[in-house]
Formats: sequence, C-alpha cells, structure tokens
Amino acid sequence: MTSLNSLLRPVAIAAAAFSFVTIATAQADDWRGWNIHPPTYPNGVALDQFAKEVTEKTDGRVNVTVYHNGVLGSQPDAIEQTRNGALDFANFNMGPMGPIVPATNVLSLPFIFSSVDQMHKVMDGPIGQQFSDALSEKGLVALAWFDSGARSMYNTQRPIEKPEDVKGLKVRVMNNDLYVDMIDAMGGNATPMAYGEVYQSLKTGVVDGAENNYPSFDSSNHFEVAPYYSTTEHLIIPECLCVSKASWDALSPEDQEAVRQAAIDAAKLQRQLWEERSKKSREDVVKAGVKINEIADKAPFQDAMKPVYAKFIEANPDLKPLIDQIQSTK
Ligand code: BDP
Repeated sequence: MTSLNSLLRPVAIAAAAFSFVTIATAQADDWRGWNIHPPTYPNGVALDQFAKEVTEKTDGRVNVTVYHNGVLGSQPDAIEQTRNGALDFANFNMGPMGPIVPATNVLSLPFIFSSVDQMHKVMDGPIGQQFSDALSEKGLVALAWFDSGARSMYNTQRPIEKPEDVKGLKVRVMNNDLYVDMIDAMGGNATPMAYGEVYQSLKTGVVDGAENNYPSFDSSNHFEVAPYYSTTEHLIIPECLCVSKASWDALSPEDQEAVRQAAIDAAKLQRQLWEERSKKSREDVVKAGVKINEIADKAPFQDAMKPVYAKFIEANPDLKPLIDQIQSTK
C-alpha cells in the first residue's frame, strides 16, 4: 500500500529543488542594460567595461549584461522600460528625454552650450545635479554623463551654408517637438523618427536629411546615402548612464557605491574614446566620398533659432533661470 507520505515525498523533493533554484537566482541580481549603438562604438565599449566592473566589484551579486545595437527597442521605449524597472540601466541621449522630464528640454535648445567643454563643465557641476534630480523624480538615477559631441546637418541634396538652404528639406529629428520647431525655423519639414529607421528613410527618399555627430553619421552608415555634411553644430546634447531607480533602490549601500564608481570610470573611458572616434569617423567618411562644408560663422543659424527660444520660454517660464545659468557658465 502506498502511504500518503511516500506519495508526497517526490513533490517535497521537487519543491525543495525548485526553491533552491529560486534562491540561487535571487542571490545574483541579473541586470540588463540598453545601448542603441554597436558594441565597438565608444558608448558600447564603455558600457561593457561598466558591466564587467560592476560584476567584479559586487562579487557577482549584480551580474550585468549589455544589449547593444538597440535590440531591446527604440529609445522612447527603453526610457519607459528603465523607468518601470523592466530594464536596469541604459545610456540615454537627453534629446528624447524631454517629453518625459521637461527640464531636460533645456539641453535640447539649439546652441545652448557654447562648446563641448562648456557642456561638460555645466553637467559635471551643480547645474548638472539639477538635471539628475529631475531625472530621479521620474525613476532614473543619472550616475555619469557621456559625451555626444556636436550634431550637424547632413542630407542627400546639397551643402547647407546658411539657414535658407534647409528650406523644403524633409529632415529626420529625434523624438522631441523642440526639434520640429528647430527645423521649422529654417524652413524645413521635420519628421521625428526612431534612429534605426533613418538609413532606409534616407535611401528611399522618405526624408532628405538628418543631423548627428560624426561617430553616429559613420556607424549608422548614413554617410553612404547622405553625402553632404555641413558643420552647423547646432546641438550639443549630453547623454547619461542612467540606472532604473527600482534597481538602484534594491542595492545595498556598498553595491550602490560600486555601481556609481563603475559609472564614473565608464564615462571617463567614453569621453576619451569619443575624442579619438570623432576624428577617425570624420576621416573615414571623407575617404568614402562625403563632402564636408565647414560653417565658420554660426551666427545666421543662431539668429534663426530666436523664435524657438521665444516659444520655449513662453511655454516654460520656470526654466528660464536654468537657461540663464547655463549660458553664463564660462
Ligand atoms: C546619437 C545618440 C543616440 C541617438 C541618436 C539619434 O548617441 O542616443 O539615439 O543619435 O539620432 O548621436 O537618434
């Protein structure tokens, strides 16, 4: 006769085995990180170093994997996923952050920074902290700031020497209405679109142009289909290494410190690699036949942006002091 005990025993063993497995996985926190760029891009290399350093410094309590090439979705989707804890960290450009964290729109105002160096000075100091605070209120812990150089316009049609040359061009922009106003102000038609769709859209004429820094123009292969690159340098937008607040709050103070240090080290590496990569990408696209025209005098472009500022300040009077603080940082 089978006793009840012996019937239950296999179930008990299976349950014990199951709880062992769940305990074992709960001990190592598996972190997933989002990266839109290839692993060889400065940001990809820096994020892989971040992953390695976090895994080592936490003795594997936080076991980190980076998913490159935007395989986990577009940036607006990834922002939502990181906010709700479905993703643990990411490298975000502040451009598409504007619709979610309004203060960050200030960073998307054309020509808000006078140089990349000034941008770093601002972001690494108390003003940068104000942006970190605003991000934190929306569930994102900004641990360090990456470089993204200056963005310039490129297209399939002609060199842009002056704002009027943009007239009639369909230009892809990142997901933020401010950029629609920016292109409008020069007489172009802006199309907000995910990064991954731009190559085909340029190729098939859905858009005539886009805007980006040299490394992205190069790594996305946009240079193959849009050979006129004009150095408008209208946007200098910082990027964060942001951790989901949910994932951050689940860490011990000791592990938080390890993650913070790894993020700072990653940003240091990223900025160094960025310098080298920008030069190399510029050389490579020229070799591939891209025609670069240098715009020495940016004043006509800056003047064209006055209505963009006026509209923005009218709609966001509370952000005017932040604009003033940035512009007066030398
Ligand atoms: C690159 C940024 C990336 C953006 C991309 C874009 O690094 O985060 O998604 O531009 O234009 O420079 O969408």
